[in-house]
Amino acid sequence: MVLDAPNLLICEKCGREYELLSRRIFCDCGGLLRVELRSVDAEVSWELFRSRKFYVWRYRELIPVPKDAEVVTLYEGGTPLIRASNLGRSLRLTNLYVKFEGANPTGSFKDRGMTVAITIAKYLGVRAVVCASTGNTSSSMAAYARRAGLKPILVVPKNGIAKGKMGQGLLYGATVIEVEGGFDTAMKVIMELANDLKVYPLNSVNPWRIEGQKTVGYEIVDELGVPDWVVLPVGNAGNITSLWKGLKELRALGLIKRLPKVLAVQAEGASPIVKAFHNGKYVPETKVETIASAIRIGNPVHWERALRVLNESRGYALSVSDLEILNAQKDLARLEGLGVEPASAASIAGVRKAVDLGIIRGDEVVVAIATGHALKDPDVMLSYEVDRVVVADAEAAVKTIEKLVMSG
Ligand code: AN7
Repeated sequence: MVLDAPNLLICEKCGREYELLSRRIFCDCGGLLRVELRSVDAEVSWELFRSRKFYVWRYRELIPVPKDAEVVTLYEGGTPLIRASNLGRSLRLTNLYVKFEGANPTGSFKDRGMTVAITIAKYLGVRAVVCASTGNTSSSMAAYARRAGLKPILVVPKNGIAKGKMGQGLLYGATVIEVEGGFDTAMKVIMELANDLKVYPLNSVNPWRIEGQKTVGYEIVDELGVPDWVVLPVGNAGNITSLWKGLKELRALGLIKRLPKVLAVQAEGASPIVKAFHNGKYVPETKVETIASAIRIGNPVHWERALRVLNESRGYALSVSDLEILNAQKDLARLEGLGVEPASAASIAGVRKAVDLGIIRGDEVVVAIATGHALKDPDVMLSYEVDRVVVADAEAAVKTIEKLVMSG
């Protein structure tokens, strides 16, 4: 890695370069911009990183925000990496780990990207920020915007986001615009606004979001070393793009020697990337449906980047049914005590399928990223009606418990 060239924004389509803090989201050619890390301030080392608190900004030399920027943080990242031996046994895996991103301040991995992007938004002096979202980006953006004193405007699919997520938007007092036509229509609104100077778009098309989200990969290898597989649910494909960018940077800096394989999991009813991986041709989907509303996305912005990651990592892509997602959600909760939202359970369902297909071997080290907290989607949890007994009074309750305990 070159260590003394200026950091900049680079277009992934035509290669044009822009000044790092140009406030641009897209290149003039329409291509997506990437933050290109060409200089790293200090002699970075694991020792230096590990001398600091475990959160996103532990790796601040690798997140090129200006030195005089005031960091807007809620102490995101530093999420638990949990060994899942019981679940692993049921999947015939000896080394299964879950990276529990639900432990972030607003309950999803989106907080990693938001701390960085809102820090930049504030630095650039914008007043209002906007995003299209299936619910987690919007919750996160609303929280970080408030912390920074910026106005949050959320564009979400009408009746398309889980209750917990809608509740967060309302709690933070964001302006919520509900559009017909799902996430892909909401995303079109953002594309229209990309060059409006009065409002700054904070979807993952914003290159700074990627700079924060890449730290999930840093944390995994920081704690565990490089696993054989990283598994994640894919919607708009910002997360898979970020993970890979981060890991490649670590390798370029000599901080890791090899890269993991990446398994991308989509829901059957919204799986354009999986289909493109297998058919060699990308076709956006117009009608998408899945219980995992977070990944109900038919035309992912980063589809090309996702396919590149799968190719470069010699990874794999597969889709899982809603039933498989719900079973995985219950398995994770009941075998490990971990509550994740349906989209996140997709990665566990994907691991099961990949083992069955012989793609993942039983002795490989697997890290499944659980992207969001179960509390995000109370309706799905409440659909699991098990052992609910309504009794008239305390005495009846005691009797019921005694009977239960007697019967083992
Ligand atoms: C729990 O909040 O797209 O592939 O607008 O909330 O980076 O899109 C959420 C996506 C996985 C997919 N798991 O990540 C949004 C949004 C959860 C998510 C994904 C999302 P990407």
